[in-house]
Amino acid sequence: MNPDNIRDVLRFYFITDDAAGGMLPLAQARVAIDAGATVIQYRHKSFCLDSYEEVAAIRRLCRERRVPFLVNDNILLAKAVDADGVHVGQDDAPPWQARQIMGAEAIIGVSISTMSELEHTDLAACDYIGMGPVFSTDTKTDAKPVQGLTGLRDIVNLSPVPVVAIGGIDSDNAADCIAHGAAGVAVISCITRAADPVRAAQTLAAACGLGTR
Ligand code: TZP
Ligand code: MG
Repeated sequence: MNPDNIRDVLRFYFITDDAAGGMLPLAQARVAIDAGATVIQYRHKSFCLDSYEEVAAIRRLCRERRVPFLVNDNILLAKAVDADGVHVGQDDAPPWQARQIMGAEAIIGVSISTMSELEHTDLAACDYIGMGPVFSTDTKTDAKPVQGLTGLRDIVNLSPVPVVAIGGIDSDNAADCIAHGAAGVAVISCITRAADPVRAAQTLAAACGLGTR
């Protein structure tokens, strides 16, 4: 995908939460899209085929609403539901393999936390970097140490591809991430675990400089 388009796609990046308690991932995705989310990622850390229909339904919703749909970690699941792309972590399959399986048009992202990871990751197959955690988060139990806004800026300055900030981001700090060079913000709990998810999603969209759909 060309760099201008990918920056727009990354602006309000919503990731589904399989452990939110209240709202299920399909409803979460609908709330995020209604508020103006520019991309949806399906993330399920203990995915099994019982959840296949859930992923397929989110995929259909994204297609109807013309919002790109990505799958976290699981390249074969992404391929099975004809996702628009996949996001891989440092411990997942390498980006080149995601590219090989998903094809030239797919959106491929990779997680980067530190300068060392940036130096040691082959970004040739990547459209973007997910950088974090920028702030502290309870959502990812094995998250790397918090990198802060300066860590974010350092990665942005050296990255050959656009960067989406992740980790502890909400409507109070999203604009700071964008001011530090992020193309956008990736969020989970500020929407999925909010007392009022609809309002939280709308407030985040406004903080990202977006209107509601
Ligand atoms: N990768 C780095 S931090 C994080 C992931 C998946 C969790 C982000 O969740 P939240 O709730 O937006 O902090
Ligand atoms: Mg991963």
